[in-house]
Amino acid sequence: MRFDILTLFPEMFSGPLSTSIIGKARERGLLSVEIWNIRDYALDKHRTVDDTPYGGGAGMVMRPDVLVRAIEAVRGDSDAPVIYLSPQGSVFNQQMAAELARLPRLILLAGHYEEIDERVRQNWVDWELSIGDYVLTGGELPAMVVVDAVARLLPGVLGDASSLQEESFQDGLLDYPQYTRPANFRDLQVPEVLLSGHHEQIRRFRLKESLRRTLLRRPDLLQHRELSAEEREILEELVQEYSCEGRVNDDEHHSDH
Ligand code: 9D3
Repeated sequence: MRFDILTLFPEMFSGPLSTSIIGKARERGLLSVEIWNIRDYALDKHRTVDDTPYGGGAGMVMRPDVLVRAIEAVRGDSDAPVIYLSPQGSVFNQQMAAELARLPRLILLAGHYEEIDERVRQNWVDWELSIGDYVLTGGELPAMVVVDAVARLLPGVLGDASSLQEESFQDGLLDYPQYTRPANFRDLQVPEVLLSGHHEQIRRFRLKESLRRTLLRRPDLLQHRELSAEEREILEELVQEYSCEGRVNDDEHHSDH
């Protein structure tokens, strides 16, 4: 898969995409990342990339002529979609990452603390993506987030298949807690079941702890996910654990509040 990133700050991309898993995958030719400086497509003496907004107001707007020259030069005669990273975009998620990973090529456009001319958005941008509800200084980190999330799904990028397999097994739930040696650390014990070698009990323990964390920290995830019969049974156990046992008795029942 090929990623092209258009940016005003190419130097921001050198570290994260050249290190660790993504860096290795690039060395192995499993994906390629090309960084393009938008300023190289500005033709005036000062290589201006933005201008003041029509109608007035604070801030600057990225010029359509420069942006479209850059997009068209990079896209060539390919039909690769252009993704604009923007606070107004749809919030990026794992399902979108999986869909993007099926494509042969993506062009990512990152702005820097400013918007692009609306005509570029409407006529040259295919999808607009945000990475969440907080304000950053630009679309560069979001572009790297998208590349990272998509690239790790490409065949061969993660060392062996097991991490991805484990993930699909528990997908839509938060991870279960992990422990390593020693079994007793400053009098803090590893849960007995994990030392037992009973694979079936371990599997059920982990599923329960995944469901517990999801219920307590991200109940929203449970609403959008189908549950198996076993998962529903475990969730029922958890709800029991967290609700006060049974009904309140008459003593605790005060009718005046
Ligand atoms: C919402 C603030 N805008 C008010 C006029 C200006 C503005 C601030 C920061 C416009 C762009 C930016 C830079 N942010 C991004 O380009 C961005 C982003 C983000 O800030 N949060 C989450 N996802 C993204 S994707 C691109």
